[in-house]
Amino acid sequence: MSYPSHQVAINHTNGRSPQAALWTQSTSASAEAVIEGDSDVVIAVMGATGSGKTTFINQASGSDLRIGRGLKSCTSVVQVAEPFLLEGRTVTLIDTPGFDDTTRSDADILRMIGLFLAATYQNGKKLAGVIYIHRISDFRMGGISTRNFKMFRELCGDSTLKNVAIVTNMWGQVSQDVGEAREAELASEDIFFQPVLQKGAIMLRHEHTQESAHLILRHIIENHPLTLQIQRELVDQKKDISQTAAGAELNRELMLQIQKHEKEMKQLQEEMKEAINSKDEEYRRELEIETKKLQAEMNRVQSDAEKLKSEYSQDKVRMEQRMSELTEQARRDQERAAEGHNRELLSLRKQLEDTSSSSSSERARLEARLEELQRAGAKSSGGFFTKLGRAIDSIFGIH
Ligand SMILES: Nc1nc2c(ncn2[C@@H]2O[C@H](COP(=O)(O)OP(=O)(O)OP(=O)(O)O)[C@@H](O)[C@H]2O)c(=O)[nH]1
Ligand SMILES: [Mg+2]
Repeated sequence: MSYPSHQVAINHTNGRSPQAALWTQSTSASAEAVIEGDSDVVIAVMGATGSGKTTFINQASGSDLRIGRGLKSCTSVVQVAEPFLLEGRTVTLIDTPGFDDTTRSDADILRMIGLFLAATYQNGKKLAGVIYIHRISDFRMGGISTRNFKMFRELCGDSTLKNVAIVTNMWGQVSQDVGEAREAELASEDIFFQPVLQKGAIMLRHEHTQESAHLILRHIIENHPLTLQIQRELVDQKKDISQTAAGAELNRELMLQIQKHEKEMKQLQEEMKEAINSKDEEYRRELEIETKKLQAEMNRVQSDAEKLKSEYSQDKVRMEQRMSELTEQARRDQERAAEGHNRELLSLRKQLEDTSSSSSSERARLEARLEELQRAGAKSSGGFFTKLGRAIDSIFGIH
């Protein structure tokens, strides 16, 4: 396979085409599966908070999803971009929140992503690929990036890596030499991306333009659609989110944090005893403040661990209810719209007959409106992802 000169593809699969990749397919997706048109392609975009996921999606799709300006996380829900055409296919990009979000707990993020991916799979819609965005401008792959990538791997599983593209961005923030050296390191070190590249993932550069985003997507849209590990676990194996590999990874981390906090609390208590014995009132007050802070943090982690355990099954029921309400509402809206639509069509046709002898500009205006209405009527109502997005929003308290 040859790549355009400004877009390097790194793939450790000895020249095997990523397009030729065959995904492990599950056989037991919902019986009511909605069979997708061949031309529909769904791609999820993941990565750490602030890595540029939404920017990439907006550039590729011409959407206007909100992007981050400051240090705070921006996208804290799963959101769906406007579908767009590429190479004759309708491409839908899914924007996901990163872990270590400043406004939401990791347990909430995982519940949200799990719920979204499970519902997608249950409705017969498989992902043609997953893009993982990494900033080449990061001078090291710190704790947050490593954690995000770990969670990403557990969400995908190994057998789906052939449909994964690691996309580096923010090349304008570093000199070419530095960027290339970092890229080579990321691709060859086994603590970074080397293991996934070896299992079939590819590494591509995003040059911050629509053209570059489309070049990346062209590598993915021909893929045989995949079933992610978490989709198999939640839907086929009917696991709870805490029993999935990603849930277990998150739980392990939360347990490590709890252990660390307990150690710190013990130490604070020892110091407190000493401060009381030596009647050091100022130090005692400082320690008291520290203890309160640590206790609040411990409560937060504890509640995160609880949330992960208990709420997924309830989320799922609420989500299914919300989806059927939205489907019913969409049906009613569509009926109402169709009535109005037909009325306007009839009236336009009548006006056209009546204006047969009037000015040609008036005729052209009426014909243009008629065509517009016919086109709108022919458009498929689609809307599965819009409904799914709304259902997730209402469960996670966005509206
Ligand atoms: N120079 C440069 N800046 C970028 C690029 N991609 C994103 N940015 C900037 O990086 C910041 C974060 O981008 P977002 O698209 O909001 O990142 P995100 O991954 O969606 O962030 P969250 O929603 O918070 O997880 C914004 O200020 C963008 O303008 C890029 O390729 N080059
Ligand atoms: Mg975002």
